[in-house]
Amino acid sequence: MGAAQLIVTGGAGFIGSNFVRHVVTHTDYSVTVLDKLTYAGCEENLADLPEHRVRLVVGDVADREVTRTLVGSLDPERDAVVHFAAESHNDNALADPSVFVHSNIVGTFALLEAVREYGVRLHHVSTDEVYGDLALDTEERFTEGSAYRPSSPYSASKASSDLLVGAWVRSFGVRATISTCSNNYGPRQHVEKFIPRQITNLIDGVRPRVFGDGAHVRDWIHVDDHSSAVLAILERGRIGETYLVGAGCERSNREVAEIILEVCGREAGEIDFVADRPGHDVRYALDARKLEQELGWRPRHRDFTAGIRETVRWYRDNEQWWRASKAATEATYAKNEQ
Ligand code: NAD
Ligand code: TDX
Repeated sequence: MGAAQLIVTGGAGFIGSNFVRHVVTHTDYSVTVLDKLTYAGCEENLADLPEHRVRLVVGDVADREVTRTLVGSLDPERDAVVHFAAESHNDNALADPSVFVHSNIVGTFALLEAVREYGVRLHHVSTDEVYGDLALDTEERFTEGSAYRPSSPYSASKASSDLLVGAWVRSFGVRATISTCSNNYGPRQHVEKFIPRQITNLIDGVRPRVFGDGAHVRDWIHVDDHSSAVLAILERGRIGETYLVGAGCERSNREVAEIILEVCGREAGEIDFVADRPGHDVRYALDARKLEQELGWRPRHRDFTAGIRETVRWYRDNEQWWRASKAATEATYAKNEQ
């Protein structure tokens, strides 16, 4: 009998590929990545991993036949599915929400039907954005009891997928858990996202572009810490439960831009404030004590500036990884800003 198997959907993307790397390093699982290789998926993210541990199947999670065949090949006694695949960028959802409904909602539905048919354990990866946003002038943080109040097309699609998972647990006895994580940063994040966009702008001699007045707050976590949390929940989480994942690192976007500028040896004031994102969520902050107390999870990356320094180094050292998408991304931003 070989090692237990994991299917990791979206495993060629930023967080999914980090999770596959984490699994290869810290466990004996063999991994099948199911990924559509959209503009955000990159085969190169998995290229250095051992072939006998990781294989890539290119396909759409919303394709019932593909999903059913893969899930049907698992042993429900010991194998599992970890579901990262999604359209993940808010600005894209504002420009064209349809693919978010397809991949995030219909895709999760297809997977749920497959794990229901074969009785396979599922972990569903979601976001703190499903709880809406918080005011700047409070200490309030999201908890597992917070109401679902998604405010954007992206977060509404993720909230919808979470609600489907909850219903499949209760109505059909599907063995699933959910994690809602805060904003991730680290290597291999697409240059459309805030931190890599500003780092690669600076490498190109362009000033950071901050939406609105830069007062919006995000709660940052290093992607390695998200991966260790997902593995802990997959292996030791209680079925039917949601766990919030965060590292307690609230920063305004302006502060983050200033840290990136400092790390790059530039002046703090060199920021361009540009048109705000429509409906822009004001603040995210979350309380991860349930995950810490129940499963003993702790974030390892606690020094945010050190994490940014390491991330800047990765983008400097891996220009061939992002160069081709940079021009396309900036062309899209320029079009949306008009
Ligand atoms: P990403 O955009 O970098 O990667 C998404 C991956 O999913 C890509 O490889 C893409 O090709 C694949 N994919 C998209 N649609 C697919 C489909 N229909 N079928 C199969 N594969 C498909 O995203 P990410 O930042 O790595 O996010 C991964 C997951 O984590 C998402 O579910 C996202 O909602 C969630 N999440 C992200 C963050 C964050 O800060 N980035 C925070 C919390 C939760
Ligand atoms: O150029 C920019 N300037 C700017 O000020 C970009 C790209 C973003 N921003 C702001 C918008 C947000 O307040 O920075 C903040 C972070 O933006 P994003 O990186 O687009 O992330 P966000 O919208 O917060 O969503 C992220 O966290 C939750 C991920 O993209 C989601 O996938 C995840 O679910």
